[in-house]
Amino acid sequence: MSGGLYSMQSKEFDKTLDMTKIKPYGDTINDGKVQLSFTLPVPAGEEATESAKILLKKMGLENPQVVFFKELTPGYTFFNCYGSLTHTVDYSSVYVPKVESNKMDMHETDEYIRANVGRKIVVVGASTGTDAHTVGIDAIMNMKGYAGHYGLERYEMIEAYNLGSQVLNEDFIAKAIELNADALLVSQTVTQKDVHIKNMVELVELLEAEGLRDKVILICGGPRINHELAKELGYDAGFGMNSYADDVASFVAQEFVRRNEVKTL
Ligand code: B12
Repeated sequence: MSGGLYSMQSKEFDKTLDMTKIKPYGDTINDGKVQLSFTLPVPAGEEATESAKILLKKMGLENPQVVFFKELTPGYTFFNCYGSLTHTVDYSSVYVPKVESNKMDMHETDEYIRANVGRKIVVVGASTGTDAHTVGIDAIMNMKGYAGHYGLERYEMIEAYNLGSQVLNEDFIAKAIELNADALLVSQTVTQKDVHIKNMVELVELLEAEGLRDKVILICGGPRINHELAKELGYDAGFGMNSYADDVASFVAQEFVRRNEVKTL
């Protein structure tokens, strides 16, 4: 019997699993086992490992263990630790705002746009500000796509322009105007010192100043982006890890149609 099937069955029969009080699973349900790693600004030694254990206890971990440590550079020690978490989460009460659209594949989206819009939707994307990461926006836009999902450039009914990385907000907007963009895709990977927040807010402010904010569907994405943050910052949708062209194309097409229906009411 495979481990996966075995664990699924044991989960079904396990009467101790309470979805209002879930905690990490290591070997048996409710054992709370976690692994974590961090660096302390102290030299390696017994005082260092003891300090790490004290911190683990303060985090709510019982039976804290330091299983590996190494002084990375003089005065800085890295730790790998195990422990059993005492905290729990009420899974039944967890609410996560998500992008609302029916996910369609590339052919369905093309057909939907053909039937409901009757022309190509223009999408302009970039990794903006000082952010040099292109792989995320390429995954969404490039013809060949990513992880088995074709990118927007392959869609017959989407005219996709990928401007690359380190595109300043002013240049992004200028290009959006020139191309008559219907939707703007912003990719942000670096989040150090909240640089992504400042940059994304600046784009919204500039679009508002140009009177363009309501004329475009504004979308952001990246590994630390989620829909809730996107909405907070004034975007129409936000996509995080494991999102693909299908997700964003479905949203853009349906949002475009929804807005035009509202206009014609
Ligand atoms: C490759 C890489 C680089 C390459 C980038 C090459 C390139 N052409 O892109 C290079 C070496 C240049 C680089 C540089 C830097 N990097 Co770097 N890099 C990475 C790395 C290893 C992989 C990122 C990646 O390509 N992921 C694969 C893609 C497919 O995933 P993704 O971006 O999450 O995209 C998916 C989703 O997020 C989403 N998505 C992304 N964008 C968008 C946009 C839209 C509109 C939508 C809908 C969806 C969407 O869809 C994608 C597919 O599912 C990560 C670590 C890691 N393992 O993740 C660090 C990492 C991102 N880098 C990091 C850092 C700090 C930097 C530097 C600042 C380092 C430095 N001090 O110089 C510089 C950047 C300088 C700058 N000005 O930006 C940090 C970021 C930390 C943070 N949160 O701020 C990371 C996490 C490494 C780390 N652990 O510290 N990096």
